[in-house]
Amino acid sequence: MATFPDTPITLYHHPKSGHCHKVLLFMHLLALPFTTREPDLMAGEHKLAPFLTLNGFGQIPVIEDGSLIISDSNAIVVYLAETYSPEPSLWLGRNPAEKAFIQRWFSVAAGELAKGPAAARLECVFGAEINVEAVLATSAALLNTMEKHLSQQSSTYLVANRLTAADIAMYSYIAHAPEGGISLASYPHIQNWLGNIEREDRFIAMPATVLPAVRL
Ligand SMILES: N[C@@H](CCC(=O)N[C@@H](CS)C(=O)NCC(=O)O)C(=O)O
Repeated sequence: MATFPDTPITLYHHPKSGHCHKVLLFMHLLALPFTTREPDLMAGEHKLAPFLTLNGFGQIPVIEDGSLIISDSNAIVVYLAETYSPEPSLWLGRNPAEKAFIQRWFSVAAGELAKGPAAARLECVFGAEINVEAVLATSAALLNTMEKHLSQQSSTYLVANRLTAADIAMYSYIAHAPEGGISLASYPHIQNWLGNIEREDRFIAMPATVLPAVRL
């Protein structure tokens, strides 16, 4: 039987980071006690000691659970599900096929999602320099593939007829794609999938940013 942590988990995050929102959302869904800390990204705190002892890659999110430190949003979701969910396989897959499909979406989250809609938003929200043409092409390919996948699924979510870690991994940066100038208007199945997640008990949204002009 899963138990809650003795002391609240510490989440190092930024409120407008989709990678961090993924972890925050999952901790909410699991009703876990946690506190947050915000490294000063503008001052480069995440690229200096002592933060680098938490994550040598100098990135958020990171969690501290007692003496255990874990970075990378997908890795954190796996750890939290395995440690604190009464039924980890509901989140991480009930059979080899489900586990593989969920892993596939983790790869998409760290690949096409990060290089597409997340990068487009990084430019608009944080002023990062990006290769706009490549980022928009990656975003279009991802959204078209997701839309087709969801239209061919009999299930309400990406992998099964229940929310899994695959949906958690993909949600934040797809939901906030318009903040990178990427419209979701022509993707009805994606919009429906987002709505399903947002209607989950204990769902919590990432704070919105003013929308820029549509460019895709
Ligand atoms: N693969 C990592 C990526 C995390 C990531 O890119 N975090 C961003 C914030 S959204 C960051 O820390 N960027 C600072 C940097 O890379 O210098 C994950 O899934 O957690």
